[in-house]
Amino acid sequence: METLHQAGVIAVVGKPNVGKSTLVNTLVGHKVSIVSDKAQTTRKRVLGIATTPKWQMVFVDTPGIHKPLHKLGATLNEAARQSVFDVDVILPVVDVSRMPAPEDKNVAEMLRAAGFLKPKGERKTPVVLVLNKMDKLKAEDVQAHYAAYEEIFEPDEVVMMSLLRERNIEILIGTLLKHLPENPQFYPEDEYTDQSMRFLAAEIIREKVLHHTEKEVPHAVATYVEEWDEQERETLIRAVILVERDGQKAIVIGKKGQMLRQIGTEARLELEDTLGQKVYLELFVKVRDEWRQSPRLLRELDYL
Ligand SMILES: Nc1nc2c(ncn2[C@@H]2O[C@H](COP(=O)(O)OP(=O)(O)O)[C@@H](O)[C@H]2O)c(=O)[nH]1
Ligand SMILES: [Mg+2]
Repeated sequence: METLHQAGVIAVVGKPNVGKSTLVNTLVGHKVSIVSDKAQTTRKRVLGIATTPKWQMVFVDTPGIHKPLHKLGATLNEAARQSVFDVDVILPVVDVSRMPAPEDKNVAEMLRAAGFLKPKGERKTPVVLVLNKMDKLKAEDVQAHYAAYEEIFEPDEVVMMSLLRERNIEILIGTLLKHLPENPQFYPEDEYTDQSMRFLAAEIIREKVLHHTEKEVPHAVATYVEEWDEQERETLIRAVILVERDGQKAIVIGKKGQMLRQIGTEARLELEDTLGQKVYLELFVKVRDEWRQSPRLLRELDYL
């Protein structure tokens, strides 16, 4: 008997910092999207692909929305276009330990405007709401928070979970499988993202910078790989950390270069783990004021 194979695209949406990238990384089993407690950590749409013999889930990790509001709709539509097929499941993620914020309502509004979240009878794309961070949820808040998010998103399914504690991940997978269409596998089983190794490496370095900096610095940082040389015994990676001001450069370098060394060591260890090879990592810090406003630089950084 022919065994049924399921495959589909799952759009992960939600305000910043709720755990979208953590969710995708956890289900994919690889880091495809960097994680930090700073808003706007994810700057670009990332595909994360989880494959088993019976199913393949293609997660679209969208940058958390911020103003302008039309961005998410555009990103989602674009994501759907770029993935060739339609979105099969909408997966809004929220932080259930808190009451909904205006940004959560904005996400729902955007989904409505983009034609998702139709009244249940007319709805084509199922909505699976993830109530994440239940590890921080107080028992007395469970009912009120649950009801508040349910009212905003009108989900077809709700999964309460903790990605940090790896609680209820099997339940999420089972719930998604209920809604995943019958399809052949879209990507080879060893392909877990659409990002290049170079981009992933630059992102890993940026993640380490984010972990060690605060206030305006994380937003001002961009990273890119300038040189990638696979040698017999190791991979040489020369990468640039871009900041916007001299003061930020001084912070990233630190006293006697201590901060940059720390960032370099952490990034190198993770890169070696990811590549399965020894890595020789060279980091340079450069100042480019207003790189965020420059379409050319944004393109070079692969954010466009
Ligand atoms: N307490 C708690 N923290 C979590 C959980 N899931 C993710 N986080 C943390 O929330 C922060 C934001 O996560 P991230 O995946 O980058 O969120 P994103 O902006 O929605 O992609 C990180 O510091 C995560 O470690 C969870 O279940 N519980
Ligand atoms: Mg993210």
